[in-house]
Amino acid sequence: MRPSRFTRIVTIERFIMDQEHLHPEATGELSNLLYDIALAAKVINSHVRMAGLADILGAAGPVNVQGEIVQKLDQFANETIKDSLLHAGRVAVVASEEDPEPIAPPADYPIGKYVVLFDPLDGSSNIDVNMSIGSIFAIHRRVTDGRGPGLLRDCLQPGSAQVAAGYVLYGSSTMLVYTTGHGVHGFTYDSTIGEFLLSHPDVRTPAVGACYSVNEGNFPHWSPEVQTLVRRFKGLDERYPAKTARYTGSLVADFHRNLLVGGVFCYPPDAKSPQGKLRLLYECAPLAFICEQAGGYASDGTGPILDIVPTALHQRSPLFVGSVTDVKLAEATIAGRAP
Ligand code: AHM
Ligand code: MG
Repeated sequence: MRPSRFTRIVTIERFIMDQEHLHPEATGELSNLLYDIALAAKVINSHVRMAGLADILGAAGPVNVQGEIVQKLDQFANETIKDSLLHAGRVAVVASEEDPEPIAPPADYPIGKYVVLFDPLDGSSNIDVNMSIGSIFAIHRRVTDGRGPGLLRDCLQPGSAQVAAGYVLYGSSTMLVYTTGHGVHGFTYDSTIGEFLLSHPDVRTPAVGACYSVNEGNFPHWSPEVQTLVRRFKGLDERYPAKTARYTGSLVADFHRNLLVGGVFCYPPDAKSPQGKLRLLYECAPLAFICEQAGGYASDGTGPILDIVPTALHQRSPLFVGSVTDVKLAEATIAGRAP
């Protein structure tokens, strides 16, 4: 008999539900929280896709053709995610890269047990030039007692305590990629039916990558060890094969590419930013969790990102993330040795 040409279509809702059934003790709250995030991603996606037209549509004044006030896209994404999370009764507190303090659900709204940390629209310098951008999220369980609003302490947990993490890539297609600690799964958005469909089950990243991604404009500001590392990636040290450079300036896009094809993303410390540029809680830790779940590794150059215990909400960290052999090379080189 000829094989059927029909491929089973798995929506993200269906997939999350199937995963939940693997855990009889699950209450469904985490699944619902993931749906809330997927819904926010759809709303943000629809605005990202209109971004180039926003000025035209909004040219008549501060109100666009839908009667909405025209907002900057990153502010819009931030408000959309908060709106989706803070009124559904699944979170105790959230924190956004765009807001100075953690935010609890408004009075009279139910309090949940989860904590969500997110970068609503990363790579925002790329919005106006029509390049890929993304949203990143990390989910923890609250650690403070009680049923009241969550506190800063709930947000300051090491990456190893994450129960889920993911990102949305607004690229040539829109993808949502997430892990709950049982592998990494990717879903591609089908705008014709308004659903994220399973397209990349159980993503595994190669142990050695062909690409390196770093802003080489910062070369003069790096330590000699980081300069040595990048020379090794370029193949200028004959003991190491040359890699290809790929850097868009959008972390989610660069990370996603390396996750699928193998590679290493680096944002090292430099003389201007001694802790690097990227934020531990909204960018480094969630991508570290995803990468490790796909068989990769993430380091701050001296040890695992997931082991860092944060002391401040907007704390920065150097980041070396991707194929395990390449990140180990980064650690060894920064420590002044060859692996
Ligand atoms: P943002 O959160 O303000 O968008 O900044 C984060 C972005 C990352 O997406 C990207 O990897 C990095 O900044 C690029 O920085 P640089 O321009 O210094 O290379
Ligand atoms: Mg960011």
